[in-house]
Amino acid sequence: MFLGNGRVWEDFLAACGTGSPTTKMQFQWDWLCLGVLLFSSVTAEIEDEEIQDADVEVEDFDKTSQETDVDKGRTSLEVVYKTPKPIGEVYFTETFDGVLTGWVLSKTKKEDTDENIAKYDGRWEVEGLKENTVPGDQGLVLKSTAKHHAISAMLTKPFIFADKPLILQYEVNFQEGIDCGGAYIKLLSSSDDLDLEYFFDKTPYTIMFGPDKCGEDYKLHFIFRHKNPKTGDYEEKHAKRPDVDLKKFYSDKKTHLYTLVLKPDDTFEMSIDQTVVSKGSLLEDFVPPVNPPQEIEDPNDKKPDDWDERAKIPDPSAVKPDDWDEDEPAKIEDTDAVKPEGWLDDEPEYISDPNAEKPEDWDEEMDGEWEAPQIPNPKCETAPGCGEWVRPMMNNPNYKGKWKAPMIENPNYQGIWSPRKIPNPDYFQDLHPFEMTAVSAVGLELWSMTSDIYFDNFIICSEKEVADRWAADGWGMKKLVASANEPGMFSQLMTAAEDHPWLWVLYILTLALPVGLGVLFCWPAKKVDDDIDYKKTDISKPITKGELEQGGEELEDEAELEEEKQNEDDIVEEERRQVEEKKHELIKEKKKMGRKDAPSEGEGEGGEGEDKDEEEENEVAEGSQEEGDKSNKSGSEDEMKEADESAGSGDGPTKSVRKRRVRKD
Ligand SMILES: [Ca+2]
Repeated sequence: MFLGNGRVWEDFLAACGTGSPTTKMQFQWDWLCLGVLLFSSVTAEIEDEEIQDADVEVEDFDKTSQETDVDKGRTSLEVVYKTPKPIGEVYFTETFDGVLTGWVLSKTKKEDTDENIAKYDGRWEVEGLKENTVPGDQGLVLKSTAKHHAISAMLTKPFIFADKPLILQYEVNFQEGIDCGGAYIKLLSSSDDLDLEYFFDKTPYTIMFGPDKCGEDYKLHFIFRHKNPKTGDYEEKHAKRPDVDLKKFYSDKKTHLYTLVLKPDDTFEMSIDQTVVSKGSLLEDFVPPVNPPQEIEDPNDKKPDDWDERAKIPDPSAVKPDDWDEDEPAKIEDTDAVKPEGWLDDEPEYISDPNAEKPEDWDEEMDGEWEAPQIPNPKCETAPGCGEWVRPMMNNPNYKGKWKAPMIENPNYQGIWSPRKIPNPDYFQDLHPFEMTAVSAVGLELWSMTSDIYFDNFIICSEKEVADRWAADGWGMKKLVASANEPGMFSQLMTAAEDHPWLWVLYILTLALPVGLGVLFCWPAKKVDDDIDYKKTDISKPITKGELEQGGEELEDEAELEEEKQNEDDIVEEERRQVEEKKHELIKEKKKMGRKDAPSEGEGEGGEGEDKDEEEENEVAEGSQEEGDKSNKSGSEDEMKEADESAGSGDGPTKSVRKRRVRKD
């Protein structure tokens, strides 16, 4: 993934890592980060692809160059092609890059075919790929449609099936797709009679391998011709079909690599682009099997005439009941039916169209007497019916149909007859079908309805390393160039959306995701966060009575705090009550002592208003001082002290007010 603007991204990723101090905020940041990273990875991929596209250069083919330089670290990709050369023992190789030698066009014609098309006159050319051309690289191209093509070449040395594997590998590109046609290769059996100029469909081959397609039937053939050791006859053995979908290989107009590996242990593998698509055993996975069954059904055995194959029969002892009337009809007239009211007996259902006119060119002699076309009688549209009324039919309750005896198990049932088995007179056992007839030539004998099938880089060898190296130098180079020419991701997405318009919805959702996440989580998150901080601060601060009264509404959700506040309120109320009581006692005492009750107002206010400031207290105190004398003071002082002690559980503010009052008094 490519991320531009490194510094910005570092900051962003750091933010994603640390997030916000609160849990909820962390959650939101995670989502936001995920969304933005998703978006950036998509766009970065596109950028990356486009950058690569821009940087790829395919240099002109240089025959003298021996270098293949693929330097991804730098800003340019250089592809210099050189014709592959085998690195080990081979039986055959062909690159088509130089002068074409050794290949022979068939001069004969196909057997049992219409004379007009029987001739092998299909045209072959040696040329480069039409798309994703690798300069200097050429292949053999089937050029004609609806014609038979046949071309072949002798191997460098025959392949003898003994103790070494056979590896057959080549490239095919259906440059124009493929409607109906084959691109398989035949390994022609060694024979003194082998004459490449007469190569045709009946020329004996040992192995046929490669793609073939017609309509929607996609095949990858692997057929070998097995020699019956008893009769000496050859029979084609067809490998089971690969499980993979072959369609893409035949329709993507890319060069694909087809490999067949046959091993002396009688196993095989088929690969496309170096991925195994089918493998198995020559003894077990072919139709018909290499080895015939040991027993066969006796062709002379015949089913006896009295062989009873009926599992069930009608019960012979069953008797038709007396009351079973087979003659009752299935349907009868409904005698309860009544003709609907308003039925127009005299009106026909159809009438001649009164608006129809005889065509001007109507010829009575030629066309007969003209009659207006029939139309539904408009009078019948509003009536329940027209014409003669007929009673409707109904199911006959007495209907029973033909009587049949119930079925029972057949006591004489003998089962399904089959002929007896006898030893197979043609039985043989070939435990090593790998040991096939030696091959000494390769041949392409093909018919196609689509032209421009490209073949290249044939190799027949025994070592995988040799085939792989050959593939790397040939097919690998084609693949590299094709990959470099691939459209960027953006173009691919657009192309895909043209084929599947619903993809637009996906694209829009993908692009809208980070924006939506930002809107959803960032904006509301700010508010929620502030709320959380506010509450946290409240909880952490020591609670005072004033704050409890002010903040009561804000602490709606905090049940514990609410309870705490209630408790404190109760305490304060209790203190007030006690102070009041003491005051009343004091006033009573004063009255008893025959003194003025002037201080009672001030004292009362001071006792009630816990917020009362010092000035008020002073005024009250001064007032009492003017009217009272020193002897009074000493008496009341003792009483106040008593009151303070009795209200000793009271908290700060109340206490301090009382203490100040006591001092001033
Ligand atoms: Ca080539």
